[in-house]
Amino acid sequence: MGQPTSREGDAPAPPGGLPPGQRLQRGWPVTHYGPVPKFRPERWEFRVFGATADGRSRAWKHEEFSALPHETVIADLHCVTKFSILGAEWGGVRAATILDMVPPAPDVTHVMVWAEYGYSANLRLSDFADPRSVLATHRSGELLTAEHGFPLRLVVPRLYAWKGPKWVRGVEYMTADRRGFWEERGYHNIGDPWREQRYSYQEEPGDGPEL
Ligand SMILES: Nc1nc2c(c(=O)[nH]1)N[C@H]1C(S)=C(S)[C@@H](COP(=O)(O)O)O[C@H]1N2
Ligand SMILES: [Mo]
Repeated sequence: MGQPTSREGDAPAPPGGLPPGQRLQRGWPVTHYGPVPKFRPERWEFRVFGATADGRSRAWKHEEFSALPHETVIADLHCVTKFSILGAEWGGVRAATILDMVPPAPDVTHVMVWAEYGYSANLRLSDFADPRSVLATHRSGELLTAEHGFPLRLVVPRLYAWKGPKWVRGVEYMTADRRGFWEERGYHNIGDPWREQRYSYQEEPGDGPEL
């Protein structure tokens, strides 16, 4: 597998520790909107679609996805409701590995990560491509539980945790930015915890598409 590609617009890695306004959370609470979906292995697939380099989409059944290169990443989780979990160990497939396997077209700037029930989160390609962004199947060596996103969730430690959908089903490559579920409902389009980009009213020109 190739090195995680360095892409234009990559910001320097944020420092570890607690971002401003966050407090340390013990344990691992469950936070999400709506019901926990049932996993149906025969119907499940992970799809990469949209502006791929060759114009074709790609899909993996659960068994096939489980055979992809598995890596371990230490990554924090910062919920916009102000709790943070530090130093969690995630196992899964790096987002950068997906980008290597299904290269985006040269004009792709953003991705939309899609989950069950239509939950979605938009990310800049550079945030998705970060070497610590991981499509996680495991935490601390154990399979994720249903309420924490089994069989697959995205973890993007450089952004607030709503940018990491649980129950991920696909990634759409986009040549322009579009708002995801929470980004349409009052949360910041970029969502950098180190800059406390919590709410859409804090957005500055260029941070996102008009609401
Ligand atoms: N599909 C989906 N994923 C989601 C959410 C959601 O509502 N639906 N909430 C996000 C938010 S706001 C947080 S803080 C984390 C919480 O993950 P956890 O329940 O495993 O702690 O999941 C994120 N992923
Ligand atoms: Mo959250």
